[in-house]
Amino acid sequence: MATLNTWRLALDIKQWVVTAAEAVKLHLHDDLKVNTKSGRNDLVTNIDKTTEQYLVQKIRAQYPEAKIVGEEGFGDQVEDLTGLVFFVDPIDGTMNFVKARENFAIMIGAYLDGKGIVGVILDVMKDELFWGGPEFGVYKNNLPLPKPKNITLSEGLLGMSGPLLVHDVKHVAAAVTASSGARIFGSAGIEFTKVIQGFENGYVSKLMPWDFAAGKVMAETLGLKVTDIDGEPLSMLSSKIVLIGTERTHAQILALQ
Ligand code: 2AM
Ligand code: CA
Ligand code: CA
Ligand code: CA
Repeated sequence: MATLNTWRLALDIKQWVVTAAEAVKLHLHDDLKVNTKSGRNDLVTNIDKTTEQYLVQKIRAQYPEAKIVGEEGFGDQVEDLTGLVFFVDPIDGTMNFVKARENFAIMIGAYLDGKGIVGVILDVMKDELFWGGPEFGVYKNNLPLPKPKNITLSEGLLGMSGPLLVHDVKHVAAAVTASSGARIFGSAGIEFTKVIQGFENGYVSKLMPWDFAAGKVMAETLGLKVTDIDGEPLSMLSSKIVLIGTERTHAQILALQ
């Protein structure tokens, strides 16, 4: 592959995601076709599918050699991370989209030989576009985001997933008790945007690679720690309980395990 222009790549991804969001908004009050996947809380709609199809088609036209990992199955069967790989989550927070029409995001993460180079998360209803990577820093719309302060567990709000808290998986209840409080937004992408802005000191959830690919690039660029719940590096090809946090919060939560 010719040398990759990461600025161009970021610009492309931002444009696709913003255009995709405009289409979603045009259909905001339509009746949705909703289907269940693994269970009654795991939904997919016709909008998830058409959004992924649109994004996949844009990626294939502009980056024909790239591989695509897409949640709804319009990408490729990706077995290894060599070359350019796009992780696409067309609607993150589908339950929020279906029930509340807010707190959902469109996300794309781009990785080169396994290394995160661009992450983009668009909070669709707030028109907040988070984007960045190690080569250019992280931005909210056009404003650069500072590195979040390295606050401790007790000093901040801890993002959670409902099921982990209800079942106290990996002692997350103790982490919540030690924190300033739990927050459950129901969208991994939205939670990542809270942590990278310093509004939450951490986030714990069982996630798939498309749930964390974009957020991980931006979080690491800003000096946050992103690992699995045992402190091990994440695999970009499998599901894990993901722990993201400031360095101090991350270490404190690991110490509870
Ligand atoms: P999704 O909306 O793209 O499926 C809360 O449900 C968060 O966890 C969302 O970001 C959701 O992404 C993600 N998630 C990951 N696996 C899930 C599952 N099996 N069921 C519901 N949500 C899941
Ligand atoms: Ca889903
Ligand atoms: Ca998701
Ligand atoms: Ca999704």
